[in-house]
Amino acid sequence: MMIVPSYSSANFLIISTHYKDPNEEVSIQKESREQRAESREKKKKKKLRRMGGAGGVAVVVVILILSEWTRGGNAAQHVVGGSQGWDVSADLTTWASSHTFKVGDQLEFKYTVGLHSVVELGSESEYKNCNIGNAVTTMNGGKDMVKLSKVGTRYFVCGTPGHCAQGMKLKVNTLAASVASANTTDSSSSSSSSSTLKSYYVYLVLTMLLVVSITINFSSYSK
Ligand SMILES: [Cu+2]
Repeated sequence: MMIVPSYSSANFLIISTHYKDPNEEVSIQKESREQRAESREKKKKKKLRRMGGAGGVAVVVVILILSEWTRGGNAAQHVVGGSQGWDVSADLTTWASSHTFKVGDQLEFKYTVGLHSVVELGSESEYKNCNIGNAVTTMNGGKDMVKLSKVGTRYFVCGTPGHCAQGMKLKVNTLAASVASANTTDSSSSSSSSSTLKSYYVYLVLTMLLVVSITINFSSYSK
């Protein structure tokens, strides 16, 4: 699209009005129409430039969200007991030994409400003896979430009489997040295996956004 530079058309208008030739009337009208078209074009440019700026802001916001997402992607959610869930039938010792627990991970205790409960104990001896008299916490929601917020060992047993003695107990050893991420033996925690895929998507999205924002900026300046 051809655009007459603003200063020349403004000069033309001044000159035309100075002469006040009736023959020039038509050309003045024509010129002012051109001017109007021009100012519309300017507004459009301004708008596009603003859109380019907004695009830049959007890119920054998305980068922040995605970096948060990938950082969170290292944390896993472990459904205690796997498909069996938090149950007497589950082999919780085997389940625990086949999982790597790290700071930031979550345990999910899934069970039938009323049938079981989750009792956290404060010591190894209480855990060994199924002594729930001095419990740290008791949960009975049927879908209880426990966040492993620091390094160390935590003990969970079922509060239903007899269940702990039957093996319904779980000892979780939480490792530091950096140590655990080097440990790739945890195959069943969903997020650790998909973190590579996640970062691939992040780069894909970022590249797309970059191209879009560059295109918007470029088109706004080239017009
Ligand atoms: Cu139980």
